[in-house]
Amino acid sequence: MKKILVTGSRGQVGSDLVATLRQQYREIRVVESGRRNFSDTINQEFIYEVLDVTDSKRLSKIIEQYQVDTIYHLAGVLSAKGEQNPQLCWNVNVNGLRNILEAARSYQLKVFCPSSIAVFGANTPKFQTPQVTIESPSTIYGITKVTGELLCQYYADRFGVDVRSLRFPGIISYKTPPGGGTTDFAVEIFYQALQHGHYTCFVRPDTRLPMIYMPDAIAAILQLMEVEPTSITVRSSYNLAAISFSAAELVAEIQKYFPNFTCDYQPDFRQAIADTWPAVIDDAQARQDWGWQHSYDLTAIVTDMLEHLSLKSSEFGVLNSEFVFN
Ligand code: VAH
Repeated sequence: MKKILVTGSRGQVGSDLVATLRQQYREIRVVESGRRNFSDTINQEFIYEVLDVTDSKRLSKIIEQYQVDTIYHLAGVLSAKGEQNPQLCWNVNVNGLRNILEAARSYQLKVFCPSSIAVFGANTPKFQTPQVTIESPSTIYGITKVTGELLCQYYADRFGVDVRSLRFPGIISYKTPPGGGTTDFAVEIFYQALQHGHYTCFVRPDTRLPMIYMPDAIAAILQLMEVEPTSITVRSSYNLAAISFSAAELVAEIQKYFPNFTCDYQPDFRQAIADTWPAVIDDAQARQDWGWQHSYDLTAIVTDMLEHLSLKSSEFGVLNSEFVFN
């Protein structure tokens, strides 16, 4: 019976991925893992192991104990948090990934690991950013992602490791709160709209970034992991995007539901990060190689986010009575 290990299983992507894997692959036992323990992981029907991915011995023990044959490696430090602790960001994102790739080499595992459009920098073409182009990121997060892509390519070429990767844009989801990324504004705004009817955005209104809704991101991961190896022509990481929008366009879309919703803009250190990233990504290679196709546009994302967050409002505080989604 195939067993899947998910690192960073309680993070933004990990939480949604584990739920989907459990639905889609009933016969599989999904082994969740993360740096911290959680109250709900004791005596549950699911498996959760405490795992710091920089601990290669602990990683090997879990792989052998559960006879893991596939790893979805989602443990990592995002861009904004990385700038506040570059040493931690390097250690987790690079040494952690190296441990995963070494384990994949030793145990013949199949691996998914996320990269990011953060591999691109100020010198990269901003519109229709190609699959192969100038990278030169200026954040430690982007530097760890470029390094990670080079490691993935090397392990695939040198050792035949079946590692697959996607350069994610900003990911929008409602299951977990924002996790320290520069694109967090596109998630925080929904919580603030429902609670206070107002949001103070940390990037300028004209800041346009590539984004994807979580259901599309999860679909892309599973589609890439299920495609025949012969269809994969990129082992560093595939450009992936769905839509691009500016902060102001997101505000306007929310105001279609809540006309009195207001937003002011107070750019902080994350503006400088966002300014180095592309505005629109060319993901033609992913669409050509394995049929990638996104489903959610901005209207669908805003509708789905407001619907789901309204339903879970008890978890994050009283809703502003005027902003009740129905
Ligand atoms: C971040 N959400 O903001 C991540 C992502 C492209 C952005 O890598 O750090």
